Amino acid sequence: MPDDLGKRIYVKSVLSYYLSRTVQKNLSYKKYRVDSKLQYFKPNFQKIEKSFSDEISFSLNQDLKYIHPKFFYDKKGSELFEKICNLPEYYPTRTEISILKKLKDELPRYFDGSFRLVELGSGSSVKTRLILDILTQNQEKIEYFPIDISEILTESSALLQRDYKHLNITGIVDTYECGLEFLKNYDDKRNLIIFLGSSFGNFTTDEGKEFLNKINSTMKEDDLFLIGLDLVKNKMILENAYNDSQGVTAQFNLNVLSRINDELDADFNLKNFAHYAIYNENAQRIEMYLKSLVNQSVIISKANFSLTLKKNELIHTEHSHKYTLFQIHELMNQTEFIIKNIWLDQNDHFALILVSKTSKF
Ligand code: AVJ
Repeated sequence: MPDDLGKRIYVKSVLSYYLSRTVQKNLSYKKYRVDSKLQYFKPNFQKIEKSFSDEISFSLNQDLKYIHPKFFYDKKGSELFEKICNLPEYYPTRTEISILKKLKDELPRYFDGSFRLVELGSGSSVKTRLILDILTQNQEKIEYFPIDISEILTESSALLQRDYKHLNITGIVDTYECGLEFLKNYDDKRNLIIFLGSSFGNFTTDEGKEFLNKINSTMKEDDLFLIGLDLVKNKMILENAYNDSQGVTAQFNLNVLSRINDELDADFNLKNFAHYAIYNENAQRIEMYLKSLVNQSVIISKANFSLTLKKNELIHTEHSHKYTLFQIHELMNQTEFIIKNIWLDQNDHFALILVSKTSKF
């Protein structure tokens, strides 16, 4: 599973907000014990979410049509994303890994005592393992808490536990925000929260700030937060990363239409659409679209919805924001984080930022 926002479900209804706020947190989650080293928590109340069908018919019924990027990640989409991460043009994954490899000696300087690893997304195991390796230098027992809305935990956990003998895994099956809120009331252990892969780039500026404020409010004074962000760079490098020569990103983008065909009984003809990705220099983001190549109409049966598209009309599918170091400082200031350190690769293409709530540590 990629460490992205794709599988997150936005819980926006008033009722679920009310529930997550007022029901005593640790009572509202049910514990499932798989074995002595693997357990997970799941909310035991029904969260009220908009269905895939409701969200799609809403977002395709706007003047500027869009499909939320979280819908990219069905089984096929997740496989395609893994492939993207290994493409020669797609620098973020390998660059972030190269930085993580350099942190072996430096990151432990910020740990006095033991830390539990909390990952937002149940991550690419390569990156998770690099952090686990760092933690095992200083502590024998390690706790790993992945927070992810999807439940596929057992398989990846078995692989991790085969290699890390003293690893206890506790999954939290929920949105990042609710999972962190649960953790806040769980115990007093110190947490190293990680949010890698520049998944943060999918947020708009306002959403991003709101998210960081939320993380800040659920952190304890001596918790640490490590976030990976993609940096502003040469336009060609950026556009090539999202327009790879093998066309995998195009497949990934178009796959969301196949998903709608399969799950909502729609008749999108993929040949009538093209992948389109450009870097918007003013907004500092890659913008990804599906472009309609003809005048066409599409029926989405299960959503009871008929869609008309003009030739060259765009369906927006993703924003991937890029940041300058100055903006990163600003963003952290505004959300009351203190930057402990920023690590870059040799080309200044990607940044890993370690922050805390106060200057105590
Ligand atoms: C998973 C959001 C970080 O924005 O680079 C890759 C997704 N989309 N290629 C990114 C993506 C097209 C990726 N994130």
